[in-house]
Amino acid sequence: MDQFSISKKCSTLYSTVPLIDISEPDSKTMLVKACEEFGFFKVINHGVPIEYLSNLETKAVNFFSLPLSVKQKAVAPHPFGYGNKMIGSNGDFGWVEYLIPTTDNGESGCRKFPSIFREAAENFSRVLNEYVSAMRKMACEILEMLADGLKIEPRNVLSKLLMDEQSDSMLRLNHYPPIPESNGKSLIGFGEHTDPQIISVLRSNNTSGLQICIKDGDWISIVMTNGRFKSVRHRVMVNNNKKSRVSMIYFGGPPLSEKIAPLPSLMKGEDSLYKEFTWFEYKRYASQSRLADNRLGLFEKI
Ligand code: GA4
Repeated sequence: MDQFSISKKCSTLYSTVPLIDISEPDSKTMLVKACEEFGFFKVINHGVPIEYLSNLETKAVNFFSLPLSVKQKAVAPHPFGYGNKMIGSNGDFGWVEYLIPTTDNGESGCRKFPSIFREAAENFSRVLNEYVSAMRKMACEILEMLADGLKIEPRNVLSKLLMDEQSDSMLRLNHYPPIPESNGKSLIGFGEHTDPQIISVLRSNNTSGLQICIKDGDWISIVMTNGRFKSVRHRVMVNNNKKSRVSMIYFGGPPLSEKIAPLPSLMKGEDSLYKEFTWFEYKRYASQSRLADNRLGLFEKI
């Protein structure tokens, strides 16, 4: 498939996406239903202070408005850093630029910024860490509600993987500039794919573009629920919107050494659909794949 062509199977994100008030006591049932049916939901009343979101968004907008040569010098693209149009290293391209800063233990890839930029970078680093801590906390609360809804014990069985010091979580800041003279045509900003981590928390600046693919038959399962929860196939399209789309995604992942296998309490006597593997083995395989590939294929039992 041509990297900019559009798969007709995907539909635009309409208001059908579940909206869940996570301050409501019965929201755990809705969360489970949303994960089983969509693999995607919107949360409200999450308690994350709005300034954490707007502070990071402002930093991201400021960073992306710097001249290309400064951004390129800021941080090398691999494994973390600034990237432009090229996604991964296996030939995926999109109308996007992104920054994947290192945030673990307060360290930030932004430290490598040129000295003229260092003060701003330190400030950036503080805002990043504040944001990531808030996202991790919210993601853990949601994972604990899901464990309750699935009647899994202990309720921190998933959240503890994000809280682990060795957790392989990351933040990605994406910028989709409007396409100049697109003549009404759309381009692929970020090609269709499924996220491989345990949970992804996405915040965007209220700009269209994100599409999810529903009931397609070609979905990739999150292994740990033995196929019960799906990782939603999604992509971003860009047109000549007046406004740039900026999105900030926290990917909550387990430690690299973690063995990935369905939770026994969810198997109800079934066999696992997958061979056992570690998150490191999965990521090594994923890094050699294209965005749209089925990255679980290698690990499926035939
Ligand atoms: C998709 C989800 C996340 O954006 C990501 C991506 C990663 C990358 O940008 O390096 C990958 C992609 C994502 C899966 C397949 C490989 C790796 C690009 C790519 C072609 C950060 C992730 O974890 O997996």
